[in-house]
Amino acid sequence: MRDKLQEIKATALDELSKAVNLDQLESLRIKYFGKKGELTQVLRGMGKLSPEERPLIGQLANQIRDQIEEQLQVKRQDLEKVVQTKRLEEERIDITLPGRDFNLGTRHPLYQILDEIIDIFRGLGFSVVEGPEIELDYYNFEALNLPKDHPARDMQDSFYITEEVLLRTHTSPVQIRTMERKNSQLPIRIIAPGKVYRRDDDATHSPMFHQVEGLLVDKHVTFGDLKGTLLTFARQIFGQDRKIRLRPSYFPFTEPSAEVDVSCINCGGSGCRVCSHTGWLEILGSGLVHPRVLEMAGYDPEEVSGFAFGMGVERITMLKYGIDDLRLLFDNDLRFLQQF
Ligand code: 2NM
Repeated sequence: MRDKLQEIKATALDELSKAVNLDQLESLRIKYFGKKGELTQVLRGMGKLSPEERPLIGQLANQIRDQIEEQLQVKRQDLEKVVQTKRLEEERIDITLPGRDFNLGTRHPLYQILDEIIDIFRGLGFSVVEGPEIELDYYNFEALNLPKDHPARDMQDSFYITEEVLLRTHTSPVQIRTMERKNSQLPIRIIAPGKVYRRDDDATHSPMFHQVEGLLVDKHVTFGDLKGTLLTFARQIFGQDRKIRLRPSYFPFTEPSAEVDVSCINCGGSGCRVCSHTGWLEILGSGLVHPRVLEMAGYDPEEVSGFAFGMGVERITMLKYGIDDLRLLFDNDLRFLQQF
């Protein structure tokens, strides 16, 4: 029995030293310590020994069991370490590295200004309305009294999808759609912000840009209402001491029409490089809605009147922030964007 124990010890330690993975180790544990394990069998056989031999063999058996068990533990730790190392190598994660830094973005300057414009008009009682960027020729041109021979209707100037469908060249179609829908429910007091598309691409023109157009329709709307609204807007966005100036102009959808200038935000009106020594900066176009436009949308121009205006968000943003190249707004260079 003594020899049998020594033999078990020798093979067990040898086999343990050769185990290369945890599965093999578990098999060995069962082989020796399982219910039918070799060591278990021997220990069970102790009953047959004489009372003199029993304590001695018992002591030896316990010793050997402890030694094998200890080796099993040591080996298990080794193999677990191997598994862990291999996993870390495969995952290529160094858990001691500090976490990766990331930058929280900021709102694009264009949309900061767009939000400001929207807030100002909401404060004046205007609601925000949106509409499709892919628009029917009818809403984009026809209903706006744009004559068939107007240059904007040329293939050269607009993005056509079919003869009747194009990318909207302004947000006015949203106003037309609203007038049609809200027929009889006056007043209409809306702004239409959004993307518009024109075949233009240079330092001062982008094929896609942003507009905010406004429309107010009611009984007895006058040019004075238009001027007061735009003065309030100009002062809120450019400063309370600004003045505005209306110059006669022409749009097919308004009559009369006016370009609106604001006193120079750089020099206050005395003349500088920003305003080309005129003291004024052009900020938007406007006018009283043309009777034919009201009529086509379902209103009686003898009963109601309206004013409308439109501005380019890129232009307002460039003026407000002193940006001299439109393309900076679209390059998305972080060195530029992080300044706002
Ligand atoms: C402008 C200038 C003047 C305008 C007109 C309309 C509508 F739908 F009522 F006819 N919407 N927007 C308008 C008027 C737009 O942009 C420079």
